[in-house]
Amino acid sequence: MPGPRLDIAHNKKRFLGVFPMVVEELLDTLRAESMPDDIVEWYRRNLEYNLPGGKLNRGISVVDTAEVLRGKLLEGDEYQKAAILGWSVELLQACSLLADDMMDASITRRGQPCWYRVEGVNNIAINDAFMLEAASYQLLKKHFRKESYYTDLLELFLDTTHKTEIGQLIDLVSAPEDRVDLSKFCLKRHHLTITYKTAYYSFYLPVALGMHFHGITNPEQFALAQKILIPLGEYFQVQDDYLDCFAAPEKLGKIGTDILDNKNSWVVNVALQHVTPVQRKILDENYGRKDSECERRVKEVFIAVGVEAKYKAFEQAAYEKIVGLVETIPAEGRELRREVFMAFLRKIFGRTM
Ligand code: DMA
Ligand code: MG
Ligand code: MG
Ligand code: MG
Repeated sequence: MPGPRLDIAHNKKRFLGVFPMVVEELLDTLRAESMPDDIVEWYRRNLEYNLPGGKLNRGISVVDTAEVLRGKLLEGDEYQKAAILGWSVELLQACSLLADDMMDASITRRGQPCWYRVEGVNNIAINDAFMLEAASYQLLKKHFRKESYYTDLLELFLDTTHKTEIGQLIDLVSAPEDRVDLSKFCLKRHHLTITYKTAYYSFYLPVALGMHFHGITNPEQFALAQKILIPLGEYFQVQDDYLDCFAAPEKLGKIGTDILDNKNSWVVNVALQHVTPVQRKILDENYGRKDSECERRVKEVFIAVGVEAKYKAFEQAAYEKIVGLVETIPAEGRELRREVFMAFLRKIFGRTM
């Protein structure tokens, strides 16, 4: 059985079609508490500004996974339910992004000003982030509390959030604003950072949710999925680091901040392995300074040491490694199927945004 074809544009449109209902249900949770209109409206603006504008890869991958496992497209109420699980992931993601943009002093996100920079929002964005996180549990409660796997869903969301927060902590503590010391950077710590801050919530979480939705209960199957999805997520975050430095902001939807923020990024680590003493001095003097001229000098060194070619080689190697991992799943596997992972890999390989 070849399984359903995944049509990315169609799947996004279908997924967005569920969004208005998600918003209304969430607003109802405030109306049920008799909240004043302006409060309900603020919540609406938070949801509408921060949820639908991205690629929605994580949310849609919950549905994709369920459909691949089922071997057919989901329809009607079943589709809606899987999509709601997907929107719960997007809520968690939006929560992380709101906070991340404040912590990283970012300017734009998804082609618009970061929420905390919108007039009248400022530090209210901190509470808005918490509200998005709480919203995902409101959806889970409303739609899944009668399911046998409800506790599994809750634990998965809570444990994943915990891991993401640990990852963000390593990321931030490794990037002190007042003390630039490039000798502290290393790829081992970078690897730890990206596994925790990105891979679990962006890759393992959506697929594990799709697996629960499909009725998979065998822990070995979840462990196998994790073995493939964590490397996939690490590959994705290396892309994010590279694009932060080299992609056009108009295309990426966000302006890179890693150099200004003194981040332990993949790019600076690779550059440090190949610099001459003169180039090293330029990096020491210009990395992590809140100054666009310093940032430009750093980028010049990155280009001169050939970071682009190293990145291309990394991408190719990562692709082959992941395909190799996917092939450890039996071709006629009765539970997990290779296409679950290949669908995700195709979405990100060679991405420029
Ligand atoms: C993203 O790290 C991690 C989380 C948990 C949002 P990042 O700061 O590199 O992300 P972005 O480049 O999107 O700001
Ligand atoms: Mg950031
Ligand atoms: Mg960050
Ligand atoms: Mg980034």
